[in-house]
Amino acid sequence: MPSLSWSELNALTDFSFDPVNGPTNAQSRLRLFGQSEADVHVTLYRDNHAWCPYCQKVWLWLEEKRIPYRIEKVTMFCYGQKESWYKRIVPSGMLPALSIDGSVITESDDILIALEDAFGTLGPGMKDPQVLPLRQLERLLFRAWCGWLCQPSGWFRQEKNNREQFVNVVDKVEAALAQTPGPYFLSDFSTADIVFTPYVERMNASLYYYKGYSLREDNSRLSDWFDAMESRVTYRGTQSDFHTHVHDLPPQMGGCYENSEAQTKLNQRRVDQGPWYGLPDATYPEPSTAKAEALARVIKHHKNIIRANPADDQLFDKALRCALTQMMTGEVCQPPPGSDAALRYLRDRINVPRDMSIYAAKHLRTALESTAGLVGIQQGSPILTRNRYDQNPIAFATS
Ligand SMILES: N[C@@H](CCC(=O)N[C@@H](CS)C(=O)NCC(=O)O)C(=O)O
Repeated sequence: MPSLSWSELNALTDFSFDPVNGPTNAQSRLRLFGQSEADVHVTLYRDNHAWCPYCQKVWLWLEEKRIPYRIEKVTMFCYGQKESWYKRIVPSGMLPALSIDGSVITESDDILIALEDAFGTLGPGMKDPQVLPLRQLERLLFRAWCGWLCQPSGWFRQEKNNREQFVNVVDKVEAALAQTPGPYFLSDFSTADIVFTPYVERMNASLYYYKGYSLREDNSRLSDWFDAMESRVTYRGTQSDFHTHVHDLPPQMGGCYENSEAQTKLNQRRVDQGPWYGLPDATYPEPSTAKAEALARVIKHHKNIIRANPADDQLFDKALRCALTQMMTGEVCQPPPGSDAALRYLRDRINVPRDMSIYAAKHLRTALESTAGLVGIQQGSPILTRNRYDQNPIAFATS
């Protein structure tokens, strides 16, 4: 089938969302939850790409409490240059920051405590005796994860010890989750769940990919916890996928080190080249709007997507329309010769949830890969591990 034009493709999607009052979304700049702009006292400064784990903690809290707020997006050092206006507010450039009526707070825990003081807690609060030991447990888990992931594997025994140390702490987390009959850390969803969310999500992705270990599948309480989190529209709006995390973490963490297990190689191939369905990054049912969302998001940014791609613009324009045609119609659309690397370059740079939600990204990655497969085996240029300047948002801000 010939590739559809941009206007023909546009006719195939009616996807839209309300960024101000609708479900949690990474593209929103203002959240009102049905209130008026006069009710906005809070501004959240977070990174453009939704890669910053500490930002996710504050973002999720605001969404759960339905506090009206503005969002200002800032560049992280690993993918571009920090904005000078932000350095005037926060000289270190660190994220997140939050302003309440003009008074600026940094450090995500202090931000949550300030928000609790201003708007009340979300279940038992940050300083509650039930929450304090769970916050400590989260830091213990974080350190054990870094100890395993972020050090060269070295000798077999060292890798084994690091793994055991991490699994020991996971057992403590499983025991903590077993304290209540429900899936959450306390009797209901609370701040404690929010505190665990960012890094447990990143642990699930990174250990699957670099260590062949499936946190979500190998631990029944954590598995129930992930399922419960995914039942929340707030969490789903902030949730990333395996591909995004495994490639956003190395520059942020100063390196992620793979082990030599056969399972690791299999998992890496699956995350990088698909199939992406069935990966334990998301298990909730796919929304019926997923393909329409992927299409709408590409159409919105197609000029910049084409410009940012290393391939010739005309060649890639045609190839991209082929992939989208195939995604929407199910018909095979032959892309131009030599467009395989360009299609895979984009496949590797879809960013969840910055660009679209998980299932939309799975559809788009699948269509790009199967269309590329019609012309060849060339991969796109490798994803950088020391920085992600290929993701500099400036390329998307200037036209
Ligand atoms: N302890 C701080 C840690 C914040 C932090 O490490 N932020 C990182 C991003 S996740 C950052 O701003 N790094 C500077 C940059 O990447 O631009 C907190 O809890 O807020």
